[in-house]
Amino acid sequence: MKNKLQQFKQDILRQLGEVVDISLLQELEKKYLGRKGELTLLLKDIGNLPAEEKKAVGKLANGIRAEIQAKLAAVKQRLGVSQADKFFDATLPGEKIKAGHLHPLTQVQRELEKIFTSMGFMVLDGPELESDYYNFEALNIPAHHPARDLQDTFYIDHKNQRGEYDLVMRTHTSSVQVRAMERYGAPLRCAVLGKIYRQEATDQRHEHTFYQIEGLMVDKDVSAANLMAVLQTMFVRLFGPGVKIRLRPGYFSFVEPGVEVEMSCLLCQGKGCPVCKQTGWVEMLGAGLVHPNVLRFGGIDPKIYSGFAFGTGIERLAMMKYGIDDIRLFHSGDLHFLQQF
Ligand code: FA5
Repeated sequence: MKNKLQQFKQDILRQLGEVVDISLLQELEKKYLGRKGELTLLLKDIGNLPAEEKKAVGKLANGIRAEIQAKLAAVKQRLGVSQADKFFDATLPGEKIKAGHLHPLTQVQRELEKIFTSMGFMVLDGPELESDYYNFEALNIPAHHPARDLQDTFYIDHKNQRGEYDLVMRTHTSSVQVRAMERYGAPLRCAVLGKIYRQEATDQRHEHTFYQIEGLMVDKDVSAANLMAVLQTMFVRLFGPGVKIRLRPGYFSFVEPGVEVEMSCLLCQGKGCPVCKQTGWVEMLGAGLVHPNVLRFGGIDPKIYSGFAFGTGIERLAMMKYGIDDIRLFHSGDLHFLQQF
């Protein structure tokens, strides 16, 4: 048996040494090392040998097989056979690629865009680094007006000719109101979605950086009834027909009259929880009829046109929609949280 193996080895190594093309190499590989190849069959025979011979012959045979395989690899390299030419079983199941999905806030944003475009609103964008003028002045909040304190933010180290800081990270999407009026005039219907910034101590329902949607409609004879109809449509489309909302007076210097809109807390079904401060109601948005001064800043005559505007936090809407009790989860990047949507 040992002689047979040695003879065999020499034959194969010689033949491999003479190979000049790939097809011949593949034939030899199959002939000797294939499933029914000669070396494979010989190795099987070793099992029938008496125990005292089996060990030594087995060792020799394995050594020969390793030698042949090494030679085969060297010849393949010489002939330029790459891994790509190896047999590839296309029927094997592939590796599963994990697919991501849209962030819950993006999902709510897309839904809002659909709701408002279906009501004839165009979707607008605006700069996050905003001038003091569009963020405050043109919204009837002059310098040193106490209303500025309600929305303290991050000022950029840049001063105008009067030596005043004139660039801010916008504190609300209302900053796009006058920009939209200047560009499109009246009549106008637009929804602005985007990120805003505040100097804010964070808690379960407050973030320092969050998203808002602003709605603005300007036309002849626009009244609070139009505002209510649009808000009602938004809430029903987002949360279903059972949703309850209520209005109470609210102060925003760019609307007159101004309101704050609350909805019944869907986290506790109105029973009271930390998110609704045990009241059963959550403040969702500010709104009102556009102040005549703001229309004037936008180049629109308040004697001819009137309008309404509102602004709401998209995180707050998403919290109610998905039953999330801590706003900080949205920007935590925690996959355990995100994978649930
Ligand atoms: C404003 O930002 C006004 N620009 C809204 C407005 C627009 C009024 C048009 C009138 C006309 P306020 O600061 O209340 O208002 O914020 C509006 C909404 O943003 C809140 O009702 C709430 O839903 C959300 N919000 C406010 N502060 C935070 C915060 N720190 N974290 C998360 N959401 C917030």
